[in-house]
Amino acid sequence: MSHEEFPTEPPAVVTCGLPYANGDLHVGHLRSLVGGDAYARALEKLGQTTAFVCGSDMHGTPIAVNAAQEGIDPEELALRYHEQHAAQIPQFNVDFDFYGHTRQPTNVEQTVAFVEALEEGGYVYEKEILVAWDPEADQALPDRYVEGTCPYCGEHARGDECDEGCGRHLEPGEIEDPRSTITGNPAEYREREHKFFRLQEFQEYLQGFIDRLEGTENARTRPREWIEGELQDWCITRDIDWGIEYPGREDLVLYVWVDAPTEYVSASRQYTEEVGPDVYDWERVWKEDGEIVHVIGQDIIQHHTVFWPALLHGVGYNEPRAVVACGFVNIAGEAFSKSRNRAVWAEELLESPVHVDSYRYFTVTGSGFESDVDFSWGGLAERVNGELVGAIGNFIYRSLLFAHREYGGTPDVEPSGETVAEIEEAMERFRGAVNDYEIRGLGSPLLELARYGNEYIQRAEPWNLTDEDPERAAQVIRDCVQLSKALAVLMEPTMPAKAAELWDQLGEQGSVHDAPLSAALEAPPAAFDAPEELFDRLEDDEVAELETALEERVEQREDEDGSEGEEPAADLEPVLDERVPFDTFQSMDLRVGRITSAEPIEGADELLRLEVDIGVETRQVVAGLRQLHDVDALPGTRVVLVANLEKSEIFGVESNGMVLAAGEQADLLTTYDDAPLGTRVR
Ligand code: B3M
Ligand code: ZN
Repeated sequence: MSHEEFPTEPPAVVTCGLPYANGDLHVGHLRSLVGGDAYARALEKLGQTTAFVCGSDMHGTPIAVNAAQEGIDPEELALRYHEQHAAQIPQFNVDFDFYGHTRQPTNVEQTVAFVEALEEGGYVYEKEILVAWDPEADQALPDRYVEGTCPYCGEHARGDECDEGCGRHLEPGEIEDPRSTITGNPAEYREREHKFFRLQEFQEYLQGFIDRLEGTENARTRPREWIEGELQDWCITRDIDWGIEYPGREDLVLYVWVDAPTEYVSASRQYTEEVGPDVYDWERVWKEDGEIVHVIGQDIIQHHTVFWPALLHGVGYNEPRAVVACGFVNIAGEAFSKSRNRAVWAEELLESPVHVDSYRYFTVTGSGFESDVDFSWGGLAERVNGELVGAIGNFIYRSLLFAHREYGGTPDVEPSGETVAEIEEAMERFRGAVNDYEIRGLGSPLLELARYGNEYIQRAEPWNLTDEDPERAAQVIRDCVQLSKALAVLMEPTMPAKAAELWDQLGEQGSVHDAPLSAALEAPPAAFDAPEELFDRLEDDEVAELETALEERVEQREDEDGSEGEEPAADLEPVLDERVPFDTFQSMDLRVGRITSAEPIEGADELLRLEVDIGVETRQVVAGLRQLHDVDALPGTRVVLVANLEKSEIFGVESNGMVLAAGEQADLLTTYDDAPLGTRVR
């Protein structure tokens, strides 16, 4: 079943993944927040009734763990970050119709209602399972309270997520060799009674759903593996205090992934309570035929394409129309790392000389939404100076200045057919981008249109025509003013504040936010004042200062980590008691190798695909080094490779061997001298 094109008669909701109320916002969050905002604004431009909603994710073990570390109540911590996010997000011109949080009464009520409906539908059962338990702290170790090994790929995993390996969701009890993050002790297992959601019963439904689902390619293809494979029922309760209590069970709270997406519904509902059902009818959207579009990060595709639609279906609600999932943001050529402080924080952007709309333009149009992208101050400055100042701003300024000086505003002629066609084409590309969920395409028509305008004005040289051929001069400037107005309309989703400024400069009344796409072809006012330059250049010294501050901060953190010396002895694993015969060791074929190429594996933020030359042949190996090493510097590095390990497939890539590395930072084992490649290590 294919969906009707936007705009549709039924209203839409656009949601953004809820930021955890657990830490400061950074460019990773902002990529999907700004992308979602631009998309919601673009839908409105097409005349689609749309609510844009989100909220803070207040529950989950990371918040409980961090609050315990700070010695405060999780509620206090979560509310503090919620307020911070709620104040900061609008400063990026991200304009939610409702931004709530998951502990608000509406969400608690909505979540409990969902769970009760699932119970009534027979979709929930109780089962005794073994959960990780810390005997010293005498408590259960759900999710982030436990670390160990992923049973699927063997990588280090945390709680409910294989965050360094295959990215899978992990059910309670699945993690191998569990250790408590509270005491560092090996965890024991205890039998506990939990509630399970019968996800297996939704397999057929989900297979149909994924065929209907629109959105980015990653969100439509990656889930097939999970949906077509063996689905596991889903444990929806946890043994902690922090969360929404399971109805009728004081000893259990709901797993955070039940109440978090429910906030999408609750926020829509609270928006309706504010504006009235005639303006926006949340019930129609969620229970009948509305268009539900989720904008998220690619690490939570499984939650939004498997669990969430099954839950909605189980309670008889409408299903998502599209899931739009964005890639990761790297920092200046290396992986984002909070712990190394290799991050760019929302606050820094707000304090920098970069206008938020320039940043928005950079993040919206930088690359395809699905791709991983790089953030660097230098890269940002290049786009701002080249595209915004040099092309778009320059075209608008010279056009409006000329128009104001010679004609006091818009020359009194009709725009030419060629210009109208050019604008229509840009509008068509914009409409196409909305319908194809191509976030970049919402902003890219701007540069194309401005380039066209700059060439046109350069070619026509109206400044030489005012005496000789005044009619032609008026025509050219009329066209350029129309192009500027079209730019204002098309600019609004990507750069709302700049679009409003331009709207003002054109002498327009009302708000460009409310102007429909078709306004791009309507005549601008006859009179307007002298324009001002729309965008500010970023100067080299400003950029250098920002770059140096980032590098120094990362280095300082690395030095701090370095000065701590070896890992504290308490964290070292005791030497194994069991001795192995020499033959057992000999059965391992270890070889000297050299990395010849290293490249990221799409969708796996920790993993690299390496080619390792071991003399006799070259091996492809998947290794969890992406966050820990400078990927570009890896080729040429000598390593030790386990050559006769069973092959495995990780993230769809065959791994034929293993590179040896020590510790959390994956310190690579290399050779002291230059033994030839392929030499056996004994
Ligand atoms: N709070 C953040 C994340 O996992 C999580 C999103 C919830 S969306 C319903 O990226
Ligand atoms: Zn894994």
